[in-house]
Amino acid sequence: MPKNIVRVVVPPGKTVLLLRGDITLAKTDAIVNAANSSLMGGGGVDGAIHRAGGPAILEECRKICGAQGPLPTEKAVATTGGKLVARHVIHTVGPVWNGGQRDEAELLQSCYRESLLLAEKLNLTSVAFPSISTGAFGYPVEKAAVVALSAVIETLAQLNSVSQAHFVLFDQFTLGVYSQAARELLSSGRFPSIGIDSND
Ligand code: AR6
Repeated sequence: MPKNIVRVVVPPGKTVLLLRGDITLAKTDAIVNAANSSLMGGGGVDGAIHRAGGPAILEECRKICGAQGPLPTEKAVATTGGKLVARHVIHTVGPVWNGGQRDEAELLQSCYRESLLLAEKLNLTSVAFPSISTGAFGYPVEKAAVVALSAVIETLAQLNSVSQAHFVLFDQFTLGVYSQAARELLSSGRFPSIGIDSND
């Protein structure tokens, strides 16, 4: 396995990969966008996805918001991937960090779960996630990593179609934090059936 990639094996036959990269280049069936409720684009990963995918994504976002209003925090909707390799973009809205007193963990967990359930509904096999809420929305990465990994491991084990979830993390620090969180989850015994391979 290439250096710096961590693989979490989730029986039966599911994999969570942690790697460093630019999610707009991911070759998964869908990539997840850390959007805001307007779905009109923004900075960070949201801006990068709209720039790389082109105007077809925004056009669909407009239609969705026109029909159902702004997307609430923790919900997910899918659009085309436009010019991306990924055929679909799943847009979800993470919570803004508020000191942990406003159900941020539950809302963040729900973003990952809802995104995976939507991918399952679309019959997809693989989905790539960024680290939702840990940029402009200020969620501490150490806390978010545990919530994100637990939600994905738990949900993936319940799905049929989706068998691969990738965390495409933009910088080495975030990858290090997620890798450490995965090791801690393994040794906590909370998910007794998971295993970890890594080369770093
Ligand atoms: N590939 C992978 N990860 C990336 C990329 C990329 N190309 N670009 C940035 N990241 P953020 P949030 C990482 O701020 O905290 C937007 O304006 C970044 O380093 O994009 O959920 C939206 O419109 C960080 O680790 O998302 C919302 O208003 C992670 O993606 C708001 O920001 C998330 O950072 C959402 O804030």
